[in-house]
Amino acid sequence: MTAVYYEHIKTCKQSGARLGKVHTPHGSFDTPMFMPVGTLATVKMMSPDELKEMDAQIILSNTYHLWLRPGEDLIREAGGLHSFMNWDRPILTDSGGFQVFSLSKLRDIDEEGVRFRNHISGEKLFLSPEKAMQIQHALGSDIMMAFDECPPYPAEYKYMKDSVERTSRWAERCLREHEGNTTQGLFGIVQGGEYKDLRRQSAEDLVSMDFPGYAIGGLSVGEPKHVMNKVLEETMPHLPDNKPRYLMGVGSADALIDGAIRGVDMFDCVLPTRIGRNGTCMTSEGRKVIRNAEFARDFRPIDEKCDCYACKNYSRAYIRHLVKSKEAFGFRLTSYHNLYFLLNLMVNVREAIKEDRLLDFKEEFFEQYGFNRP
Ligand code: PRF
Ligand code: ZN
Repeated sequence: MTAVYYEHIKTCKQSGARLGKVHTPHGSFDTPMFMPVGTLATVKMMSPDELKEMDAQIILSNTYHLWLRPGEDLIREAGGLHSFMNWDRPILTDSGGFQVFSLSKLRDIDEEGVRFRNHISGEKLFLSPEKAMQIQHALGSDIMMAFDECPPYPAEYKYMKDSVERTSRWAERCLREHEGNTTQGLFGIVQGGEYKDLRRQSAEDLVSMDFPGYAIGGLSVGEPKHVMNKVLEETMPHLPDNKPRYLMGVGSADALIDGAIRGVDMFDCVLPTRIGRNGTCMTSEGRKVIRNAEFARDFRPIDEKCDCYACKNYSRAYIRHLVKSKEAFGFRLTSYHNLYFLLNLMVNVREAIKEDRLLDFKEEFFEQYGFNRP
């Protein structure tokens, strides 16, 4: 058996969504699942105990950031990322390619890899498929990601085709570097932008390499929502049913539901913690900007339908006061609530799949959430 594998439980008869479990060396997680992001070996504002209390079953961390600071050697010396940060459940690490492209303006990409400048010190650096594997080996994550290129949206067909082919060659180099490692699972990343034939080509290339799981990258990079849904519909048929599928960098409530309906098993995004830190809350009635004056004397919880720690104990008025005063506890409460909201949304999605009613659930959810869907 491979280090990471998918156990299918059932398919929703109404929507085609998948209910399953992914098994890893640090335990299993239910799918579809949302993964909180802990870029720098911490989910910002949250302790591991709090993450467990809200039943986060897997978190994501970043090769790029940990490589620059504190460095993978230090984390290896600490006994790996799990022991360094005191998190004993599964960890997935992204490979660093995407972060180089989004954080570093001065970068130069060729067949070998990517040359760029450290966004902290300005120092010249080089990241390659081999290096990205070596760093993730030192971190000891349960799920590692292949080193890919995520081109911007929109990108010309010719650029995208060359990029997809290079990403496939890089994926082979990642596999070679990973050979012999039996304790970490390496996932391939499908690219191809909005081009149906390139998505197919990318998926077929990677599937022929037999990864234990596949990600769909290059989405949520500025394209309209209907493009993301269409790309998912066109890509999924080329991925094997018996492996997990991970939609990278997607974390709005509507996209999680739409993704699950199209067969996605895993999602991650900084959205809940990022907007939480600027005082915005995700609720069953849509987003609420808690610092707004309308909440000054509102003594109800953030979301009357939520039973998280923040909602059970504190009012909108109090949290608004903390957030406006820039008190850390205010941001901790909004972050806690937002993560709980998305984790709980996925509990409800899984329950709906079990009962073959995910499309009905989507209707009910959006009725309240107030989204204009096409
Ligand atoms: N590739 C990698 N990480 C990612 C992405 C990608 O395409 C995205 C795209 N939304 C987020 N994170 N390696
Ligand atoms: Zn809450």
